[in-house]
Amino acid sequence: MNNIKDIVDFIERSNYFLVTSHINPDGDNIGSTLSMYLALKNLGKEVYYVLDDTIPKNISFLTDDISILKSDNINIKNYSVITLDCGDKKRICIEDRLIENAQKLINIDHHISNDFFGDYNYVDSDGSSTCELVYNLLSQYELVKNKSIIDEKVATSLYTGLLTDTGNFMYQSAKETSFDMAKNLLKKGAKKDLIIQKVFQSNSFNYYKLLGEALNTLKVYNNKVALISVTKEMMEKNDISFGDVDGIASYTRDIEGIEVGILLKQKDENEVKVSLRSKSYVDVSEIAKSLGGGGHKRASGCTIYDSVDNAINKVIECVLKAI
Ligand SMILES: [Mn+2]
Repeated sequence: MNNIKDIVDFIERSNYFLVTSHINPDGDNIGSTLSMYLALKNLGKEVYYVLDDTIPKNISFLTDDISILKSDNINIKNYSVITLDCGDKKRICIEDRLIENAQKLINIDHHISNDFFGDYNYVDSDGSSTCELVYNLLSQYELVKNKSIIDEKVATSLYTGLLTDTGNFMYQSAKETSFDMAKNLLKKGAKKDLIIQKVFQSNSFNYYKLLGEALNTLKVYNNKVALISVTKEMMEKNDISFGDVDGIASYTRDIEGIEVGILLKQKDENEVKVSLRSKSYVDVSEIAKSLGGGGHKRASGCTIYDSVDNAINKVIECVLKAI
């Protein structure tokens, strides 16, 4: 069902695109969408970057000089939509009408839960990141159409998503192809040191105050499962946005002997976002699926519409059954 060549040909003969990604943006979300946006511009296409959400602070250096539009402001015709890093059609972060009115929907993604919802699909759950798939697609484009489209900015965007989705090449998802890609992006001018500094070495003082409070909530179950919860009140008190807390999930997984790490983030009174991480063998995408979410074997998520305490009970029950 995958056909990179068909997507390359479709892009070559079309002129009008809208690119977007999923809600609660992360590095791969922004990196893959921005690189596609810039590459299409390099090809002389008319392209809109639309996302109805806020960019995390540590990724915003990529998009500072880019105009990212909200659905409200978009009134266009005869366009096609490219969704990047969206495992679920319902998580696409634009108004439904913009998807329904699109001539074609192109779905590029690496979530195991993706059901090939596009008219054209390039879905590969073995890909370390959606950025790796975009890199493959753009490289193929350059080869087949004999055009140069991966410039320094595209390379920097792609490198950012590769780095964040592989945890700095630490996760099992980082394979030989990921290192080949990194090498080639560096050759094309990816700003490696800037990315490291902005993404991993620019935390605010308040972030550490919140982290301290979050670590105080740490609980361990059956010596194999660890959980941290962050309430809305904790984020408000420390002036940290909902989208800037995801990194805390790794603290749960990184404890010796722990297989599954869980971060609960309270978005509203009765809305809790759950991030699930596993170290070596538990497929957390299955757990997330049973709770209405999805993702990858080692990193997945879902949302539970309940209080924090009830969400903890629900998640722990599911996780203990799975290990
Ligand atoms: Mn991703």
